Amino acid sequence: MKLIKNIFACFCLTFILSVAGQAQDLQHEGISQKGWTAKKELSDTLTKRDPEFNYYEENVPAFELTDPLIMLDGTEVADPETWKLKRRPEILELFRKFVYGRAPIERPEDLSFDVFDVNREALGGKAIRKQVRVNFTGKNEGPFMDILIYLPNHVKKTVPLFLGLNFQGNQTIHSDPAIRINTSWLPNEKEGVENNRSTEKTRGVKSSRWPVEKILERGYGLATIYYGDLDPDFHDGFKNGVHPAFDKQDARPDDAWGAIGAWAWGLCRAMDYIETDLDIDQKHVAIIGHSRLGKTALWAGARDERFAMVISNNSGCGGAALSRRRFGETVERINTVFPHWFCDNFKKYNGKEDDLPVDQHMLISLIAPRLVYIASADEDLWADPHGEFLSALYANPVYRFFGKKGLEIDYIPPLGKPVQQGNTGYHIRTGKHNLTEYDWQRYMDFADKYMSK
Ligand code: GTR
Repeated sequence: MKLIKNIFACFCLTFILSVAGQAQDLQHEGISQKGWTAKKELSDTLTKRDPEFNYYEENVPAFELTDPLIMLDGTEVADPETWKLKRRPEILELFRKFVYGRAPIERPEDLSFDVFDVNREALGGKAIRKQVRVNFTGKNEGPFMDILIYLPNHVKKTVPLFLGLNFQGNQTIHSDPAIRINTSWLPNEKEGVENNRSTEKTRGVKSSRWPVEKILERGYGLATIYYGDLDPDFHDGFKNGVHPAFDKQDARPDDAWGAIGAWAWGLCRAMDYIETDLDIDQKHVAIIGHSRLGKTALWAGARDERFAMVISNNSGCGGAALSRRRFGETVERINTVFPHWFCDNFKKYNGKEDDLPVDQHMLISLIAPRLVYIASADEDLWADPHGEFLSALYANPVYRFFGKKGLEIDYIPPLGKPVQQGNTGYHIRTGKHNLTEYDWQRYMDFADKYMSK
């Protein structure tokens, strides 16, 4: 198997990419001199706080990455047909088997959509609001998820849409009193939550992450779902959410779907609904997610080619960041603190990142040649901004293979200077682990260029 050799230890990086049989030599001039670098004081502070994790670029070990264009049997992918029919399914299967697990079902036979609210004069006339209950089994007691949709009003054509899971319930993204209050489980520590259920006090508490009016003004729609409708985010042995409705065996195999698998599956079922909605341009649906939901958006976008664009906001370990860099959060840490997120096979790679049959650049390559945007924040070293950028960069050969340009810079860009080239976008902004209006505006700039309205 051909490998990409990637050496960071000396701050000087050389790697060889094989593009359609042609070896291309890319010399990097050193990530410490160009583009963004982490502030040393921040690395020092974080190291003092958690000395067992690495926050220094010079301590990233040397590692090798698999070339996404070389098949498991060692042959090179010669044409797009081979990518589509053989290599893409092969990589997808590796992620199913070793990382996110396998969903036992795709679209259930009894999947149904109840559009329980349509208001064509919502938000003071600016929006069409819809709320849809998606029932997965046809049983009254569920499981089900509620999709909240806002579309720009008085638009003649179908509109492109951003679709993303939210952390605290649909009613938290906007103060619109008509949003149905979520009834699924939530942690009591969240604002306005009592006895693990949302109260009226939760309305609009997360609106800073969801600039609804700004999204509508730019001609996009927004659809969102509370991720806990699909699987409440705590480890209960998969007894709640969608898992028990579809798991066939009592004993869960090592590649059974975890929580991220269930959340991503829910986004695909939301797409099943979107395909029936005549107000939405189903060819231009972008999925977006922050943090654990960024990992989820990437996995959903990798497995379901109906999504035209995939956005990872500060997704970090198990998302866009390369696991082999072991910078910030590690495979062992994530599997220990969140044992329900990934499949059990992933735990076998705790502390053994070099043995993983995939790394996260291969996840990005599954999105190719569709649009992908990865974003980091300079204070979010836990999520490894460099590692997030590099997985986009190392997926570029697959984009080029499809005739797309790929990123034209081979080092992480400076702070606040987005690069949006060849179906790939990346930025690093100032600030903390968060989804901000700055991030949204950049995603919409990118969508403006490539997702025709
Ligand atoms: C952290 C976790 C990250 C990230 C984050 C989040 O505790 O270590 O991987 O997912 O949670 O989702 O907010």
